[in-house]
Amino acid sequence: MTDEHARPDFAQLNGWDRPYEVFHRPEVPAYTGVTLSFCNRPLVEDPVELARKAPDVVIVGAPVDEGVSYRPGARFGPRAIRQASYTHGGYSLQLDISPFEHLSVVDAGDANVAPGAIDRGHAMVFRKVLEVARTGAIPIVLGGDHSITWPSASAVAEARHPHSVGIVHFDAHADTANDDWGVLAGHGTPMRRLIESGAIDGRNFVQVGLRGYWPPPAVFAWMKEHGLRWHLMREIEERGAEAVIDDAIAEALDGADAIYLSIDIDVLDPGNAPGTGTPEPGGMLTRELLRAIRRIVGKVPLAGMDIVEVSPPYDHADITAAAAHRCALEAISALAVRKRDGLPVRFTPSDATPPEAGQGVRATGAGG
Ligand SMILES: [Mn+2]
Repeated sequence: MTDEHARPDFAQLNGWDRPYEVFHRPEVPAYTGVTLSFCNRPLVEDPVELARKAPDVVIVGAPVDEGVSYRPGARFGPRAIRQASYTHGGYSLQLDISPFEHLSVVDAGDANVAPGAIDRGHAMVFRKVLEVARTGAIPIVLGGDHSITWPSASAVAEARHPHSVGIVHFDAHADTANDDWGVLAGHGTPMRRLIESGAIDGRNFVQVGLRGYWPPPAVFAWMKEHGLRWHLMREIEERGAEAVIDDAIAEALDGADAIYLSIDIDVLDPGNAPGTGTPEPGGMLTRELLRAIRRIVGKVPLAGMDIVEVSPPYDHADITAAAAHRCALEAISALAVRKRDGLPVRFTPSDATPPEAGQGVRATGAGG
């Protein structure tokens, strides 16, 4: 006879009291966890702790989209990219390596941006990426619109100075305009700002995947004048991605000590990446881009990387965010192969000064 006043034991009643194994980070499922980090890597937001840990690669979110010229939404990119994976990258079939067994990778969280303040956003992206790059780690920056490449690549170039940094830039668009409707810091202008400011030499700039109806010939004339090299999508159609990437690798190694890889996800065909701000039909296949990243990172010293223009509100079934996630993970796996094979991955900064606790780099500047 049951006592109707006894406390019920639903665990025992329903079998919820079984001795289940408890999992800890990073082994928990990729979609769980209060703080979402890339591939469930340790979240290390404090710059002093970051410098102490001295990881090989640091993920940084740059959720800025005030620079877009068409469809907004890339501010949601870092969060969407971090979560767009069923796996946290245990083993790469394509490269036959378990990347995180060779490479130390942490997630430093997002730059301290605020909505409606693009100048402040760029300053904060610069400070965050500089904090990372000054530790000797390779920053992999998740955008954000493409305007963040200006502060991000500037930070990498500053940290690596006097060594030179070149850029390999995958994009449907050249992003070398002087201004977007009078705006100097839009997502159509970052590459010109980088060259004009001296952060990157135009001769060390290689672009792949350009197509469509922008920019106009005058901008290409400026690019030619400054020594930029570019490969139209037409060239990939005629010669194949493999041959064009071979040329891009040779050009990237011609003059620069290390390469910053900038991936605008709109280099992919919109069928492969619908979730982006300025889709341009007729682009690369995801598999071509991922192979290109593995090959470039395998052959060229990497100084930094960004993956930008993922706009989750326009995405379908996470197609675009998943492709962007893999852009980062394929680079990480290729870096792991380099490290396993005894090639340098980290950089030894000549004049690295660890930032004070709780302070951004150059926190005395005129930030907002
Ligand atoms: Mn772009």
